[in-house]
Amino acid sequence: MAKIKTIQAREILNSRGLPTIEVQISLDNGLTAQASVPSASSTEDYEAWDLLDHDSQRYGGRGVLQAVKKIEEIIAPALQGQKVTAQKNIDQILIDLDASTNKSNLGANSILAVSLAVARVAAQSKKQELFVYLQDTFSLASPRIPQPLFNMFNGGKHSDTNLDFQEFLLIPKLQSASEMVRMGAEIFKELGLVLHESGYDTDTGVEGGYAPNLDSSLEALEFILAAAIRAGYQPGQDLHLGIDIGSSVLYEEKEKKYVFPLDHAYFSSSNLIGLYHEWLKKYPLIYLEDPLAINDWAAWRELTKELGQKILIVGDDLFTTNRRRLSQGLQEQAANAIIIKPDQTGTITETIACLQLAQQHHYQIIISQRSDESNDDFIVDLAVATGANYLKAGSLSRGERVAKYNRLLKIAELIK
Ligand code: 2PG
Ligand code: MG
Repeated sequence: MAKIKTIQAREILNSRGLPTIEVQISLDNGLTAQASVPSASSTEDYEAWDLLDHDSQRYGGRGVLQAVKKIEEIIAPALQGQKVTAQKNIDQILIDLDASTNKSNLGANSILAVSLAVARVAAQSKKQELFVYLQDTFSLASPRIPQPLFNMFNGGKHSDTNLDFQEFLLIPKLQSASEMVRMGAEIFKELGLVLHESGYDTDTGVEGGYAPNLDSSLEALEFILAAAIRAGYQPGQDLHLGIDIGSSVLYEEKEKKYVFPLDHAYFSSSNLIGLYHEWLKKYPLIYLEDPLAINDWAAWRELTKELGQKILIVGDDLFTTNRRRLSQGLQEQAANAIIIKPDQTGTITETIACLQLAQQHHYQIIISQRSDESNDDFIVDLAVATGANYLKAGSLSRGERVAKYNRLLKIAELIK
């Protein structure tokens, strides 16, 4: 049985040119593998913490040399000699070494980079594809190709535009991975042409979606529909739409109102739910992510009751891949779908535990990228292995996003 021999860590750059961690693990049988981790421009209270240097002389305080040191000086000695295929055991050692509730001692960035690299090199040593290895290790059901959620427009904190909502998504109907990816890419390209002809900017945001200044939020949906039709697809049949409202940053806690500056409008929770009803009448929308603020539980319950049979009501900031938050959500009957991001919790074992709790309660599962990504495509194997319904990996532009869709294409060939 292969054992861990060395663990090295280094500071590399993520998709926004900010530091992140790459870990390289070697086994006593000579095999080596690497993994790197994402981070986010918008982090929420209940997420596990990334360990940053806070040394203003380097990268504006965002260096990760401390985290690299923790990996090499604390984690590596503890894992040396461990059986590499004992993933759950190794994750537990990492959790115990950190010994905090939010990974604030060693950092979720250090811990996750190690957890991912362990799984990847273990899969290699068993001569298995990563998704097959994850299935075996966590006794998961049959693999499934998730539907991609393609980012068409980036707004909110993800771009320099007047769009208030964070992501406008295109959701192809379930078919082969290559057909879904082709549809996304063709419509994305067409959208660029439509915007250009209409005199709008075609620069992109951090997840690769277009980021022009528009006249209203709904104009973004109109543009996507126009591009889809021009590319030869039928909205409502071949594809649907989704929005990550990212509403927590639009909520004014004190006055209990949601402010949408672009639309010159503000809403109480119940008026906002009314607005969502109106949107559903007009657009082929099947997905609303973080439509309400993270502590507006009564409104979440109401929205889920009213629209939960028709569309996906998705908790991202609401749950932050945190089992305690999810349990509260279950009690409150809030949402019917959850975003799962491994870096929000820190180990693969905890990620899968949160996801399985959601699956047991029939929540739909979306495995997601972060805004600040690395080129690592681990989340795709995770999505396939866990039978996730959706994969949110950004736009059809930017290498770190496209890498995930390319991995999906490859896996689809393997499980034919
Ligand atoms: C989101 C994510 C990823 P961030 O809100 O869904 O798309 O963004 O990584 O900034 O939390
Ligand atoms: Mg989100």
